[in-house]
Amino acid sequence: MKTSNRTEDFIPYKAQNFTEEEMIQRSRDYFEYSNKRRSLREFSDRPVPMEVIENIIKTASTAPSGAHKQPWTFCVIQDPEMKAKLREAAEEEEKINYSGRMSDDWLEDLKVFATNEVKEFLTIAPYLIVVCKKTYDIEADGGKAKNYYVNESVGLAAGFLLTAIHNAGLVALTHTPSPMGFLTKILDRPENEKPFLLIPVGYPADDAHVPDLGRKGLDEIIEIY
Ligand code: IYR
Repeated sequence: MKTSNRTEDFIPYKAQNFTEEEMIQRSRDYFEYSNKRRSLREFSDRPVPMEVIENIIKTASTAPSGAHKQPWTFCVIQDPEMKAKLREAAEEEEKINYSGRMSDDWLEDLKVFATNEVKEFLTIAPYLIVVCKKTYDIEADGGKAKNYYVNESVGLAAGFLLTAIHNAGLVALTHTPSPMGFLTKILDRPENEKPFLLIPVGYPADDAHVPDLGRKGLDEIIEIY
């Protein structure tokens, strides 16, 4: 009977081999740790070593992706002038969003976050990471190569990025300025890349506050068959 499709080129996988007790403890600890992560809008301008940013981006790039194409680019903006340009362009779009482009229901749903078109964090956070999705790859000869499940892949990488930021003791915001054409222009991204998320990263402001939100209970998010 055929049991495996592996070829001679495969390499052995080294299992982690925790006991069940260790697994239960580790999974509980990791949940409790993950449950401390919050999206922040109030950042400190305290510098963060670039090596930390490089490590969290390397972690993001360990995410699974369609056909292992890793269809992502992480643009790291630290230049104050570029941050100011991005903020100005983002605020211009958000002003239009808040004064008509977003529905009343949407604005109502956002009340708890007390957001508006002012995006101070774009100039205060030491780094802005613009996660870009590569809708296709451009090969050395200029030809186009297909990528697969690009949104799923880049969404996963962004999730890995956020957990790595939390693990480093830093905070982030998954910001989705809309529309994002200004990012393509200001960052001069190639035609095969589209901005996916804008993530400011840094320390929280000393007096940072977050909305008092709970999370759905297990019974609301799980169905066991
Ligand atoms: N992009 C806008 C609005 C916004 C939309 C959602 I959905 C949020 O969860 C938060 C904000 C802004 O950044 O203000």
